[in-house]
Amino acid sequence: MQTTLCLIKPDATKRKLAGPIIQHLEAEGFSIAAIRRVQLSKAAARAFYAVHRERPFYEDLVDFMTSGPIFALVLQRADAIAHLRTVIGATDPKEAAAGTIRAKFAASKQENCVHASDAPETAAVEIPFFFSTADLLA
Ligand code: 3AN
Repeated sequence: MQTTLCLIKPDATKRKLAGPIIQHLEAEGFSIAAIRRVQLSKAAARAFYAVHRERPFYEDLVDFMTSGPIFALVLQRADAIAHLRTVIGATDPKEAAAGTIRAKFAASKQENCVHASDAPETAAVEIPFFFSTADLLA
């Protein structure tokens, strides 16, 4: 078993897509090990996406990610990190494989409904960004 972090982004919560997205994730064999509704501050969004701070879309991304509540989920299954990346599809929904979450629901490269950790080292930083040890032991 492996765990990974998934965020359901403000575009998806605004469009009431949290339910369909969670249903899709559960159908793919993921269990929800922890879940929180979070309103990110600008400082928190900048820190979470610090890896992108030199990219031209960084401030737009921070504005978008703070534009409404998100849901943070710790998801568990065998090969969770790689499998979740497959299930969400490419960053640009126009390039996302048919049947993926972004192909089904996302509007654009920025408003792409979900985030997923892209490697074990990333998950190891991103899970504790949102959840404490006690949340994960529950
Ligand atoms: P992914 O979420 O597929 O791992 P990243 O890590 O390259 O993609 O980008 C992080 C987030 O930044 C994306 N989910 C998206 O919201 C936003 N983003 C990425 N590339 C662009 C772009 N060219 N224009 C606008 N927003 C972007």
